[in-house]
Amino acid sequence: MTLKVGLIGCGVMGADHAGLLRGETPGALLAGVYDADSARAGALAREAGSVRLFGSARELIGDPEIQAVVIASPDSTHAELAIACIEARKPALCEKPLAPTLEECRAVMAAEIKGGRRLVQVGFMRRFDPGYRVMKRAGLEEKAGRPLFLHCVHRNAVAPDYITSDLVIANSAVHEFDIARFLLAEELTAVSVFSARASRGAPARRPQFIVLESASGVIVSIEAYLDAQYGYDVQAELVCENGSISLAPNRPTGLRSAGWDGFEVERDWRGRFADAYRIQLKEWAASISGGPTVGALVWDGYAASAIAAAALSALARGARTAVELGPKPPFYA
Ligand code: ISE
Repeated sequence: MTLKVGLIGCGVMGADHAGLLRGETPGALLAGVYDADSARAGALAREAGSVRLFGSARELIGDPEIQAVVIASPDSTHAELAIACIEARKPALCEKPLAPTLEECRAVMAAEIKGGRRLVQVGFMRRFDPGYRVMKRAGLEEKAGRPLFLHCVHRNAVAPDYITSDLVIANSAVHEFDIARFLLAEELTAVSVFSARASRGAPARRPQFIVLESASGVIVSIEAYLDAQYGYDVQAELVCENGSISLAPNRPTGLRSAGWDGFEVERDWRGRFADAYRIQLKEWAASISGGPTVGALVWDGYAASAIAAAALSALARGARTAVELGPKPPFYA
């Protein structure tokens, strides 16, 4: 049976998901689209062929033909739409963050618990990246020993103007908050933030250096720099008692030319994490058709947003700040 997926939001990420659903996601197909910008949605539906164009997100979610939903609309709409999917008892893959406020994240959690089924997966796609997956396995192997440090670098050359110093944390470093919890398989309990001076090309936005402490005493460092003009560059090294494991750069080919010997660097995350996005959709679709559950749960989405909130408070106060998650509901155990 082919899973009929409806897509809400046809912007940068929505278009990317649409492309994957049209041929690269076995067992699933793009059946309908909605975007607040009807011209944009119309263009995507026309390009995709036999894809229905819906007049509202609610109409798409409620349509009997649509079996599952990808939410790729603006962050401020995520919670409301995720709850609508839960109420319609339809599985949803919701782009990160789960919601910009903790209140909204808690509302999604409450709705899911009330409904009694885990229906929402949060689109933290790095969990599906082959490199991070190997890191997770290797870090857990006896021979590597217990993790001590996780060093992360997140550089991005294509940050739009609306990305403020705060959004460097809440929109970008939030990926590291999630992947650190995934790799270490434990909670992060405290956060400190240090701002570097702004690069002269983007004077309104400061690069952030974030230090997190895990429940068992692992230290996580994150350099989040969104104006690295040379390209999109994500690095990670997990230092364990008996050795370290690093993410290999995702570069299929080398280039020698004009006195240089080097590698091409991806322009943005869609190229760097292309495999992760593809595998994410494939495994999400398979999980709906009876496969094992995969990816970040609503609890993980809430935890990442809670770490971001604590980091923003640490930044504002200039002080180390505790991450207060509260008890994990048994529903997410
Ligand atoms: C986006 O989701 C990413 O994956 C990028 O790594 C990040 O830099 C960007 O700010 C996010 O919107």
